[in-house]
Amino acid sequence: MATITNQVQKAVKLSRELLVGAYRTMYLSRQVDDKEIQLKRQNRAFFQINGVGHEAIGVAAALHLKPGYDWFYPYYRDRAFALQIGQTPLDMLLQAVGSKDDPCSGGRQMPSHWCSKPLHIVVQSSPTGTQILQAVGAADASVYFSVVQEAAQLASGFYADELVYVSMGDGSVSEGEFWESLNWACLRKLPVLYVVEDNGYAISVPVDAQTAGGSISRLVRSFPDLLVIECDGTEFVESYEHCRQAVEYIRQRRGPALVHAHCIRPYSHSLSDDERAYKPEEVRRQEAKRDPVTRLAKYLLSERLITEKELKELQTSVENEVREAADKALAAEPPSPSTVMNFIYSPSVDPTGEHFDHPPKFHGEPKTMVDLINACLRDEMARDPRVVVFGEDVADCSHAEDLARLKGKGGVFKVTHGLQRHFGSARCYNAPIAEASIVGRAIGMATRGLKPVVEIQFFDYIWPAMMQIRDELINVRWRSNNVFSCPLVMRAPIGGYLAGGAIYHSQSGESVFTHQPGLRVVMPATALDANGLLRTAIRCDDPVLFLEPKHLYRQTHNRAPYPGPDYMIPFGKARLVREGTDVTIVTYGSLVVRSVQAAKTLLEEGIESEILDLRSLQPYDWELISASVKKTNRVLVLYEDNISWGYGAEIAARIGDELFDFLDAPVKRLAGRDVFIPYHPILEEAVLPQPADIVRVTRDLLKY
Ligand SMILES: Cc1ncc(C[n+]2csc(CCOP(=O)(O)OP(=O)(O)O)c2C)c(N)n1
Repeated sequence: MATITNQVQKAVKLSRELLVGAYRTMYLSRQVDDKEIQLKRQNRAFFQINGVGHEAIGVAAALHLKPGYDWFYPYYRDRAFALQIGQTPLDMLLQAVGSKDDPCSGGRQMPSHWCSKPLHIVVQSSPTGTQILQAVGAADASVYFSVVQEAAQLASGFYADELVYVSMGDGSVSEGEFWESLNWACLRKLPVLYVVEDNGYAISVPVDAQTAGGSISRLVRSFPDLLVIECDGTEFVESYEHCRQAVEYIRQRRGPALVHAHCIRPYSHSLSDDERAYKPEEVRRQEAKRDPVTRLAKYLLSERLITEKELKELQTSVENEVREAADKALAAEPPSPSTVMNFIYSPSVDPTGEHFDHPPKFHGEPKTMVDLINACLRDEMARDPRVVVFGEDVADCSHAEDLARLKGKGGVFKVTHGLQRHFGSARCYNAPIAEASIVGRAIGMATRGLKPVVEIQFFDYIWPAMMQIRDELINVRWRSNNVFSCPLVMRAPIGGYLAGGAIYHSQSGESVFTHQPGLRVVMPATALDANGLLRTAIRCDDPVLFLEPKHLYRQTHNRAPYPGPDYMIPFGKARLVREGTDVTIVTYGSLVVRSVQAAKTLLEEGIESEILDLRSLQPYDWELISASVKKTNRVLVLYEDNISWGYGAEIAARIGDELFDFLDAPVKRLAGRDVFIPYHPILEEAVLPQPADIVRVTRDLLKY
């Protein structure tokens, strides 16, 4: 590495101003780390993770990038990068002390989780590697804006040669999401600059025990159109030159680039770690010789670009700047406990409000749920150029040139049929089979102002995306204190009663998602509700999981005429399916129609049941549940998912808690049994609630 370095240094002539400026940022970064460590030791900060040893590659990369123009996803070691892009020591120290004035999160996130809207540093998180798919999504947005130009004007703006920077450690590249991201970035030749900052360790695990062959750049060289560059990331001039080449390649739209930069990590992983426990002394000594800050100082002195005196003055001025910033941060106010629930959802757009209550104007013959979901997607894509649809098999035909002679696929359930043909391949396209990347990329696109409406082909396969949903999608707004948001819609066919769907095409599991703050969850039971709720989902400002009971897709009993392009149903409003006085049945999804069937039998016995179809599961209509239970004094909570810890368990618990005085019988639950959905219809029937079960349980409830 040393020989390459000397050659590069000789070949590249950088101005004194640039080199001294770079040194200043690198030294500043080191000083902020040292200050934070001091604050942590004094218990005035609560966590510390450092960027020591990564300063040269960080500043070198940043110097080729444009704040507020390019987009940045820097990981926690990128302190020097963030400083060079424009974050200040005060920003950083306010985050370290957790002040309400921390511009990144108002005291909600640990330090070194960079974020600045004006600079285009998208709010970062802690899971290793999740940012990579989002960065690729932000680059997808670039491509989208270059084709659908009217969307660019409505969204975050767009520059023809912009790029997206994403950095990560040598351990994070073991995450599947890294590989998914590379596949997509290369498939589409996206403008992404990957910088892998390889400090040789992921906490205690050395790179040779982490990555096959010990070198990530060796492994990725076969990705088409990916420029791969390896460099000594502790050597500023070399890093600068290599990043220049990578950035130039990307701005010319030749493909993505990956810079594999060898760094050091002499301060241990974080203040909770002591690397002497696993890193031999001689390795530590070798690393110390490659300290990037010392190396650049030596270079400046040896090339007579700075004198000893000037260097000392520069260092003193940096130390003063950091001291002053620390004083200000320590004097700043902590956050108020009263603010902790702010910004879980959009503060400006309320999808439960009147604005989302828009009556239907019916046209034509009754249509199925599939037809009316498709109609809503068409309307919304026509209305707003920012709406983009992607997922597995959702396009009519990946090879658009063949469309003229083919019918087109448009989704395994045909819900998206014709969208690509009508709106073009930029606005409706197929994604690789990689659910994390479907959601992760959608997040990146949504933070730039697009409105992705993605399809998860079956709810049963949403789980690879769970990290993106649980640790990213739902908390982007909250963790950035409302600086960033990523409203989008995930559509997923859900549930059983298919006869033959079995374990992997019939799952329920909505309670896993209603448990997540920040996410709206809806599940229509009729074609009309599907149309009105999907429109609300697309126009609302929060992430929405839109669950479509696939058993209901093509039924005749739930059809409706097309309700027009403005029909909307607010979230949190249940549908009163049937009025009754003897018992309330609270249900949703495929059990609505089964309740109606049961109600007919019960009526023959003189039992009047009242049926509520919740249709919006989070938020849900407590008002209507409460009014109904107060009237009937008996309640059955009915759901398809496994009975234990299911969605209805929460409803039943709340009724028991808040409406106990109105009850003439214990709250009853009827739901799927705690097992998987089997293949044979006889077995499936034994697992899922049937109309006869509803009749039996309701009778018992009335007898109590
Ligand atoms: C998904 C996930 N798993 C585990 C962790 C805990 N963790 C935090 S940092 C880290 C090591 C990351 O190593 P590397 O990517 O090499 O970056 P470095 O810290 O060395 O710069 C781990 C395992 C995490 N944050 N996220």
